[in-house]
Amino acid sequence: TDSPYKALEPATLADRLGSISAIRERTGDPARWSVREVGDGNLNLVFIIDGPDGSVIVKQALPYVRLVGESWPLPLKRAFFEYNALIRQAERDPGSVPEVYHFDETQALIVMEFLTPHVILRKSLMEGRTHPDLGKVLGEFCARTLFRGSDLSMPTARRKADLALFAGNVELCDITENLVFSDPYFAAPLNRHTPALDPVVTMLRADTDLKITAQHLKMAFANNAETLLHGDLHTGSVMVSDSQTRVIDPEFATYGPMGFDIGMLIANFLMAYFAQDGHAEAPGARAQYKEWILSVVDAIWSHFSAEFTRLWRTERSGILYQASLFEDQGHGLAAEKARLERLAAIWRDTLGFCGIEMHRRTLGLAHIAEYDRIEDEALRAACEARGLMLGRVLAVGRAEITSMAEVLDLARKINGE
Ligand code: SR1
Ligand code: MG
Repeated sequence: TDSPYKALEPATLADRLGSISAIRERTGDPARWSVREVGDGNLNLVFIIDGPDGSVIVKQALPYVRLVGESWPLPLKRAFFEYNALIRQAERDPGSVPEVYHFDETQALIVMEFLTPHVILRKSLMEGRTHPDLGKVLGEFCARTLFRGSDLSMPTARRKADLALFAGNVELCDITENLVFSDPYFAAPLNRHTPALDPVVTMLRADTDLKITAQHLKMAFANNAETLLHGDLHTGSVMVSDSQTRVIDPEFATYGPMGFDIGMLIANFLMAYFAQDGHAEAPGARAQYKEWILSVVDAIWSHFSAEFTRLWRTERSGILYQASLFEDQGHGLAAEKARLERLAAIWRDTLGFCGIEMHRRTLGLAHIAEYDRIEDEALRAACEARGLMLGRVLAVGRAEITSMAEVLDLARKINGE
């Protein structure tokens, strides 16, 4: 075609990117680069350039969904949204995301910091590794990016400009709208599930309350432009080392409800919890590790709410819940009441989105490695069925569940602990 865009290949990368000073100064002489393609995600190409002076990551969007192939075109513009989200996240929670060195909109590529010795969190959870402060870093990331991207904090003209900018991320929102909220609840063509789950799937697809709940949540995702979301915050979008946690991959960034990011994140930890019995060497072998996973879920919410509270009290400079409105009501009690009501609303959304995410990762197109890698089909179905059951309880019962302790007890009970 006439398009100036060309997908990168390891062999051509030095020729195509070697003259960019932001890359050269971090890697050294392009003639001495060694390049590997390492992408294993659903959508993009990812390369590591190793040079004599250092390494960088090059991420390039493909004009189609890598997982499915060229039959499913997907705009290159997602790299533009990812770049814009990354620079905003870096501003709102410094140190939480990889540093961006170079962005080329036409080639849909972002060159960024190579995180080492980090690995994808999902992989680490399958290996049974623990990471200090994981829940704290993730909970604070959610609080800072979600609070600071909203009308609680931003000058509203800037927020409205960002709302308009990210409103262009139509096709990636369309993926979420279909794959997360609708496809799992009918026989959509790209769905797949473990055959032994057939009876459970039939039951869920006949469950009117659940289907209505999923559509209420879809409406909130599509219409409640509360803040700039990461948009795909699962454990494959987090990189960890023994001492650091970084969030990557915000190409699904859009304005939406705060609970979407937190709920999706928590769902992926809960599924990692249910998958443990599928990988355990013997019954009960991973009991301690399972409790650690649940403690991370607990920490995500408690650090989110503590940091949200701190920001509410110290950075509430936007058009919402202005301090001046509450001044005459003594000791900020009215503002505190408003804060608690907002947190309760975010909590309800969080549980709803969490439940739906647990369904789509088992019944829709995009599954998770934790479940997929359980070879024994009956065992896999048993683990997945527990996640589906908890997902249903959380989504439909979200208004009645009032604490994370209750959620974790439900998870333990459903898992037979
Ligand atoms: C067709 S893309 C499938 C999924 O992969 C991404 O990581 C998102 O989670 C999306 O829903
Ligand atoms: Mg991704």
